[in-house]
Amino acid sequence: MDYDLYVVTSSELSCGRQTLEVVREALAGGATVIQLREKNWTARTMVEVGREIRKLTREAGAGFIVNDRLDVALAVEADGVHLGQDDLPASVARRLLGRGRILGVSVGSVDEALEAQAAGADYLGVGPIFATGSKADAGQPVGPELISALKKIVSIPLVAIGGINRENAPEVVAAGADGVAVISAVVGARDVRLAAAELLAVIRAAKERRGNR
Ligand code: TZP
Ligand code: MG
Repeated sequence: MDYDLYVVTSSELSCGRQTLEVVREALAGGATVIQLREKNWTARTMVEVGREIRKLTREAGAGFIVNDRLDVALAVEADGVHLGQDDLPASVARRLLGRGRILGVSVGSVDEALEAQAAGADYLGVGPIFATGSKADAGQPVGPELISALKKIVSIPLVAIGGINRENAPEVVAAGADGVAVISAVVGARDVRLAAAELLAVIRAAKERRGNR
């Protein structure tokens, strides 16, 4: 999976636009992964919209991950599920998912990262890197420093999240992030497509400068 620009949905932060419309625009701008993350939706709505996102991401050649709900991820044939520290334990999710689907786990420390990797995570969501208003219980920012530290000790891809935008994305990539995940920088942008395209260009340019690491 190409984690370069990992766009996470939030209908609350989409300025009144429908999640599906925002997803369509983000993909048009080049988002490489879409995560359906809607904390206040019913399972029914997650499945209905998830099926549509599955079609759109397939057409675009992008990945599709469902947040929190392993059942919904399976139901809509997403590529995988993303779980936090209070969700199903990674080892349990791994067993239920089988080897064929991707398991992402949120971590905010070296210990959590090592545990998630050992439990069978395919990638780590690392953050919050910077302060963010998009997640009330995000905790204290860990900084790009945690990315550089983890780069040395874990072997699975690291996706940085939390307060990342066009201006600060280069330092996160320079620290070793394999991808950048954002909510507000894309779904809250006036022009979602343009915001995605610009952020992707910044990320890829920073990867070029970093070389093939
Ligand atoms: N997990 C850690 S920070 C965060 C999540 C879901 C919110 C990221 O949103 P934004 O708007 O990109 O800071
Ligand atoms: Mg969760």
